[in-house]
Amino acid sequence: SASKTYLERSKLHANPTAKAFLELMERKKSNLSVAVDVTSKAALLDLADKVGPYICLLKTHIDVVDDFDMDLVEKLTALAKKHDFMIFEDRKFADIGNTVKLQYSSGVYKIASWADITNAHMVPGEGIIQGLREVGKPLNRAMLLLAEMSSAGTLAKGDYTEHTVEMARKYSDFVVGFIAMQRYAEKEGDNFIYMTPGVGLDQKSDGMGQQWKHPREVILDRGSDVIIVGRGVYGAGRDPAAEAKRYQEAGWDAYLERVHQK
Ligand code: UP6
Repeated sequence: SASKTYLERSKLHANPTAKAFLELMERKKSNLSVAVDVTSKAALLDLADKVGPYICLLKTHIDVVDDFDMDLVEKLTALAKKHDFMIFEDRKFADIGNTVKLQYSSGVYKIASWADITNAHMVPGEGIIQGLREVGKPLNRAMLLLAEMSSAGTLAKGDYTEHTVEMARKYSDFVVGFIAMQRYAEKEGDNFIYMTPGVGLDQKSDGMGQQWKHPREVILDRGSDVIIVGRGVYGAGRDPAAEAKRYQEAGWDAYLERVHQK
């Protein structure tokens, strides 16, 4: 489905969040997700408002915000409406089904109540999907599995990645895609959304294992659907709105090139 448009793929999707997300991407001409890894409520809201016009998806790590409260979530949700983007809490769940069910629904963050999309590692086995699905499915949420990672030395590869893809197929009403470094060989009926972190136009690495690739490589050569950009947009000395626009254009140009090449 790499040669299909996001809109064509939205029509084929049964999961309401995935369907709406693919439609939103086409409407907004954006395959950019910005990772807003800042530690204060004010900084997070300011950044979300600045990059909002250019993104399809705001990716949060809600547990790094020092002064988190439910008012933050209300304001983020209002910004999502104002600018027409969705919210992805990059929680990377990694426990047994019963525990992740509680972590997803309850506690301080109540992730399921506000995040359109979340994600999980397959380390525990398929129970992790069953637990998250029990909470998320009735709320029409969607999740991604981490099939690969962007960091140097990652253990998510080979058989682990293949098994992850099989599990996504088994629960494709709720698992709508992957965090991955490339698109995988597709089987009849697959319509997964691929999101790739580790994207940057100006630098190659951060000295802590992160490896950044060019948006064009990610979307055109590797066939991913969404670029996830953090420090490339909000890093020291950068103008977040200008950078978000730059990444939006780079990502969208690569997508247009991909769907027009048959
Ligand atoms: N992320 C990765 N690599 C992965 C999975 N997730 O970098 O394999 C997340 C990080 C961060 C963002 O947790 O929020 O994507 C990347 O940010 P950066 O562009 O500033 O490196």
